[in-house]
Amino acid sequence: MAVNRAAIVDANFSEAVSELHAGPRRTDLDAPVRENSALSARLALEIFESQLTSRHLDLVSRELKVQNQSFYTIGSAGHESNAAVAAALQPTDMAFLHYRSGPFFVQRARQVPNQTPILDVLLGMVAAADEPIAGGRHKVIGSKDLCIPPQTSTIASQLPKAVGTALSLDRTQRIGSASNSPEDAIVVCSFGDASANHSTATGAINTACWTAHQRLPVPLLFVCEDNGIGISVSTPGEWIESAYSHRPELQYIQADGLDMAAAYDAAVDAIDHVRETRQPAFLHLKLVRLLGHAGSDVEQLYHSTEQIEAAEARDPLLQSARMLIEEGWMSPEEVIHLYEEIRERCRSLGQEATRRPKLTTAEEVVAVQAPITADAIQEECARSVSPQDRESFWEGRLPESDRPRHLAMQLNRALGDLLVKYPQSIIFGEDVGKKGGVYHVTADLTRRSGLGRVFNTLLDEQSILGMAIGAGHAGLLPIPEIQYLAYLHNAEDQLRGEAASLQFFSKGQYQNPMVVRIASYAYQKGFGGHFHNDNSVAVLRDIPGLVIASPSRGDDAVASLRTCMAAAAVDGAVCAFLEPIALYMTKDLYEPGDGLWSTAYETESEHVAIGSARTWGEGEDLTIVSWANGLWMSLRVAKRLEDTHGIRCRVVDLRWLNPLPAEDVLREAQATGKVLLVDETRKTGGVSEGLYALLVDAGFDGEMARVAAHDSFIPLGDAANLMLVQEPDIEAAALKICGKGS
Ligand SMILES: Cc1ncc(C[n+]2csc(CCOP(=O)(O)OP(=O)(O)O)c2C)c(N)n1
Ligand SMILES: [Mg+2]
Repeated sequence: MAVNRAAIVDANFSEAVSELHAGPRRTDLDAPVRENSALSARLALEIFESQLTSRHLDLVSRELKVQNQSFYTIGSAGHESNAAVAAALQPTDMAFLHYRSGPFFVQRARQVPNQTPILDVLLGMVAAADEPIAGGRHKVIGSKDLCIPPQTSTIASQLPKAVGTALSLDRTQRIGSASNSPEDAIVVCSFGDASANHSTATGAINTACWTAHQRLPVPLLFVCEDNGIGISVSTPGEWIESAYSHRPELQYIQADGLDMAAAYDAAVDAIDHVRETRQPAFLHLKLVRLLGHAGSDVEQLYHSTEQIEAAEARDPLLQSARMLIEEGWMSPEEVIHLYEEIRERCRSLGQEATRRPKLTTAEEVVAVQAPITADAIQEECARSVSPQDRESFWEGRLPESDRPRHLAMQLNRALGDLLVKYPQSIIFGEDVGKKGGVYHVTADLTRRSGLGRVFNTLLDEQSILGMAIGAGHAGLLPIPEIQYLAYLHNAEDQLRGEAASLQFFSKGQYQNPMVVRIASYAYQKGFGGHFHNDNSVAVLRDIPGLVIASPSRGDDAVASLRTCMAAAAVDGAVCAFLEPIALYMTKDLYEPGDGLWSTAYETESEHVAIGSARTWGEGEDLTIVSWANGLWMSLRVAKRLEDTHGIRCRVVDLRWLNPLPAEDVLREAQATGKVLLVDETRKTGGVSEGLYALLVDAGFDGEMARVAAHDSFIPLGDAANLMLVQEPDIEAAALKICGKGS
């Protein structure tokens, strides 16, 4: 049986403190806690109490675990000096924190009235439904009042959004949008030494430096809490200083994180630098990890007893106690008394926490996931824009006065109008500025609205999505662009683990609205290969609460883009907007020159409710269900089926891939009793799987068939067509289901 190191660390503290000798008593609490420190004794005593509190929370979580009451035992023991970092910050400085930030949390709670941090942390450990931030959905460190968005378990995934928030703080002021932070606010993020190696971290830090290099404001403090290990893997000696002490534009400050006063002084220096220069700093705190990685971690498996004891001897709590006692601010008895008093407080609140109700129904769990308030969204869509503002944006040439145009052009105009309608909106991505994007969808928007609102980013999709999340935190309405669907995969956790989960893990108290535009799908003629013709959306469709729009035509695209923006503004929705590249410039439908795929620009376009489909035709023989490129092909096939075979179809354009338009699909399926699903994504994990399930679940008892792309990457040149759904495939499947084919 493993030795209970928590009990040993606990006993060591009292024993060691009782052996300390108090210096001459001092009472001037405004004096520095010791010579040459800016930390006052008053603040040091507060920080010490926060440190003790966090330690007891760690101990109580393990006691509760033994009673099967706690579900979380990752603690902060050894990292207690992060309380000193909190003390050096303002409580309005948004904090994206490492999971060992219990002391920071408790300390910050002192700076804000009416807080109950001990109970809140314990409620999180026991997964109580009335835990204030996540409501029992996860043990997170977070609080709306304390400006600490909840953090998920994925290490380093908070860094891109911390960078994004920092970049957005000053941008908000620059574009004249209302800010939700004080003018001199900064952002702080913390992470472990092993996490510092994650590409998410290195990418985010690089983005901060790249931005600062251009003398743009990046008021961000990185705090690396270096305990020398990640679970069981040691960080090579001096690695963090080697990697980060000489980065361009990054002020590096190191401190002994076991020494509260040293940590505080270094934090003050770093924070002053960030606040005054609006440039980033890297605070490197060297500390230890006590009590193993988590309660379940048996440290004896990879560390000798001597190593474990050596770390325990460096307990920062002891060092704080020693300083306060030797400097004459407390006696050993007072420290032990305080330690025991806090233990009792934590224990009794722990018992109270276990009596609180848990989440008991599935409805309760998902209630906060991603609300779609259809009426409010419709109303927001209908809210009109000042005609003068539009006149001036479009320089007198209003888009509606132009002839019908293709999808790319109408999207450009819709984006322009959204920039006018939402002064807090920003558009960014690789090449979206002067070039106007690879497909010119954002052409001329930088010139019309200014560099503050439509701008190029560096080439890093994680940073782009992190920027979007951060912009949302700062009160902006971001419209990031991912250049190709295949490249979303480089960054999908920022959507999946971060953006889409924020409302869930904060009971909707935090939102990161966004509309991510992605140039998508295959069928580009003469260009591409797999990565420019990626046709898989499985990775998006399984993200709970993510709204996915995927229009095919200019008119639907304009209307659904407006709906997405309204949903983002009203409900904080996270929306993916998948634009079919191959249809960007398509003007015709049935034959060259017919102009039937060009659409007029409507200023008051009909609102497209999220999850509502559009049906083309009223044929009674067959229902074809499709979207995007599949819609364009299906409409052409439907015409041939009627002209050549007398088969009359109705063709349903899904327009939304999440939520799927279940009611519309079922109604149209029942109208003919025969359904052909035309799915340009893959057979496995493709949209038609969801559609089949939807129809079967609803009890549809007609005939069903589908055509879908092969389970393959897309090859170059004409061979691509071998993998992708083609019109003859659709026609053959339609004839077969109608009893006319082979
Ligand atoms: C992306 C990711 N990979 C793996 C893990 C599993 N994991 C959790 S903590 C951890 C080690 C982190 O070490 P460090 O950053 O030094 O922080 P410390 O626990 O030492 O404070 C690992 C590998 C994770 N949470 N996220
Ligand atoms: Mg570590």
